[in-house]
Amino acid sequence: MLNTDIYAITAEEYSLGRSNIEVVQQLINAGVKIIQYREKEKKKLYKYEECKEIRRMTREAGVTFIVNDDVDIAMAVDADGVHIGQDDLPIEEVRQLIDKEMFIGLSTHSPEQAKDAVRRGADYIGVGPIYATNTKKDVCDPVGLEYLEYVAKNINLPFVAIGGIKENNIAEVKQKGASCVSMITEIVGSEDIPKRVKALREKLA
Ligand code: TZP
Ligand code: MG
Repeated sequence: MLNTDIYAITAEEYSLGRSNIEVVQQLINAGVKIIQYREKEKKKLYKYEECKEIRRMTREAGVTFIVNDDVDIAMAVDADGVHIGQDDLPIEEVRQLIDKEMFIGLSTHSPEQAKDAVRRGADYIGVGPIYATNTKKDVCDPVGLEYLEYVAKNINLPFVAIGGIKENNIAEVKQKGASCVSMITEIVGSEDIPKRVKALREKLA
């Protein structure tokens, strides 16, 4: 799991007028291997319809598909995983609800939360926000590279760094121990997504 360099997340409001479906097609064309569907304001039925289509596209392309927040949608469309936050249903309950093969990612913001994620059986953790970001509305203050380094050294779980990561700071994130990096605006907000992904990969290499 997370055995790839770039983990892309959707956000239609930052996608320069393109639909999530168009953006996902671009991500697939760019060779991105993990895509998370994340939409905070849309109605459930609309999210379900989008996820159903994205599941079809990602399956055909051999891309891992993760749904943010909505365990029911993840189940309904047969996603590969679900990503939850500290204020969502407890991970133990989510584990009971989902298929055996489905995995759970949990957002964490401190060493305590990371250790708790290990104890409670998360399959991977999100580590961030590394830098300041305006993309997530209810986000805590940046936890910086220090927390990332802590996780890289002490936590025996796959993890993905997130929050304010851009072409100009991604090398630093990698250098602090992240092999998988998640971005929203830096990717979906790019005019030429394959070109941006290529540039990010060059910085990571
Ligand atoms: N979780 C922590 S920061 C964040 C999420 C979903 C938003 C990241 O967005 P961006 O645009 O890559 O800063
Ligand atoms: Mg959430």
